[in-house]
Amino acid sequence: MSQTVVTPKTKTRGKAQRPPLWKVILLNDDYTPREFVVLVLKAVFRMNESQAYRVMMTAHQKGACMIAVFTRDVAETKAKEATELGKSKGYPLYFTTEKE
Ligand code: TYC
Repeated sequence: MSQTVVTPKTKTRGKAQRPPLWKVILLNDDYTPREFVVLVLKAVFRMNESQAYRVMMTAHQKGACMIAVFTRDVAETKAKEATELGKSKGYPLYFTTEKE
């Protein structure tokens, strides 16, 4: 009796299917008020008060703090939006992105 081996048409794909992630990083500066940084983190990155305060203080003390990872588009949009909020108040607040 002959047998036909049927190979599945679709292969299960793992890691290669997942989009690369980008980090959003908050940079310290000497002029933006601490409360304003907290406000922006809450508004743009949906953080609560204590999360936002901790991230702000880490950037303040270490020079920078990683906020979160997103797909490239979302990371760039959020970084731009947050940077613009500072700019609209005349602050040099800056958020950057970096491939993970
Ligand atoms: N260093 C600022 C100050 O002392 C506060 C600050 C914290 C600004 C974090 C930016 O990413 C920042 N007013």
